[in-house]
Amino acid sequence: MDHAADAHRTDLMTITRHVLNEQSRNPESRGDFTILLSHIVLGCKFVASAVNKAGLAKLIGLAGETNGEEQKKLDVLSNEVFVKALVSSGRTCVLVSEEDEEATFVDPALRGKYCVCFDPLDGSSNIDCGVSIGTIFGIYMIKDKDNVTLEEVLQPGKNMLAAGYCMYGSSCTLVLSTGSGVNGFTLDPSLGEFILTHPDIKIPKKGKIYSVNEGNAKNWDAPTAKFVEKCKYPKDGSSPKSLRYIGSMVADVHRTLLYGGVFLYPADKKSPNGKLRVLYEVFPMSFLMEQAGGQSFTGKERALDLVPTKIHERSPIFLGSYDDVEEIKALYAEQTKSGSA
Ligand code: AFP
Repeated sequence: MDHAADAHRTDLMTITRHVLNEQSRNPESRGDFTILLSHIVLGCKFVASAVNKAGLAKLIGLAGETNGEEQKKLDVLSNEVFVKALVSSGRTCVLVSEEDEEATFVDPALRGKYCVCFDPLDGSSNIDCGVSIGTIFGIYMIKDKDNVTLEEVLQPGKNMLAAGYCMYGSSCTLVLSTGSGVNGFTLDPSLGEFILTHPDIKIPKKGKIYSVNEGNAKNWDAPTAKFVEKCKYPKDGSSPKSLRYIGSMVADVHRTLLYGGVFLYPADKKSPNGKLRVLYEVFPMSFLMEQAGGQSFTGKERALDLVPTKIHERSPIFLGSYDDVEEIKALYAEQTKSGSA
């Protein structure tokens, strides 16, 4: 192998190059989306760097942060990073963040046509033990940026233009869909660039893994309980599925996307709407799943058909390999039929 040549791989597909290529296919594009995305990428790099330092900072303190001042919590810091990055892009008019109770309407002088819904640091209860965490985002277009209302933010997920997540783990991986497939990019820390490492991700049609918090089993509804029972004790001669559950949606969904299987956060008696939030967890992940050839279902309907009524609304969710989600849909259909019979 020619190592000298390998050290100068300036022909690598960076995320910027990839998005510019996509933009050049649309002659009407003015580059606004590319600019917005470059600001999101910058936010991800900032958070990746803060997450990497977090363990050390907590144990020994870092230079400049030792004057008795309490360290800012990482999720609060990540929110500030993304709000600033998005507003300064000049391409957003309204932002919905998991960290902020109210939507942020951008100053009219800085407004652009996009709405971004995001969870700046999902899975933050995993920070202190070094488990993977991530940022999730979904992007919509707003018709009239100067007269945008909260109602316009409450669109069904199928109207999304793009969605993605960035996982801060053993490596930093950004997975993105702009509506024509799903691509994964890994941060090369020596270059500070995300490089295309997982082109055109397709989820296996059927998987061997199920992923759920089984501690909630006593409160599940019948279709969820039946599905998990089938995973463990299949009656069709197939092997039982393996259980994998990290408790950090980005990491659980990332594994599901690459290896196949199903991730579920169902409704239960204590939480009839499940736990996960529609605008910045359920919708972006459902968009990515569908773009990768999988499915996403709420227990009642296709997840992307849901029309939220509140910005922090929750919904049950079952997403992953096409055939596995099909089985879950059949169990819910059976229940509806027997209930109405
Ligand atoms: P935290 O941000 O509080 O850690 O919650 C993470 C999360 O929203 C999502 O990333 C996980 O899939 C889910 O909650 C895990 O919830 P349980 O702890 O109830 O299993």
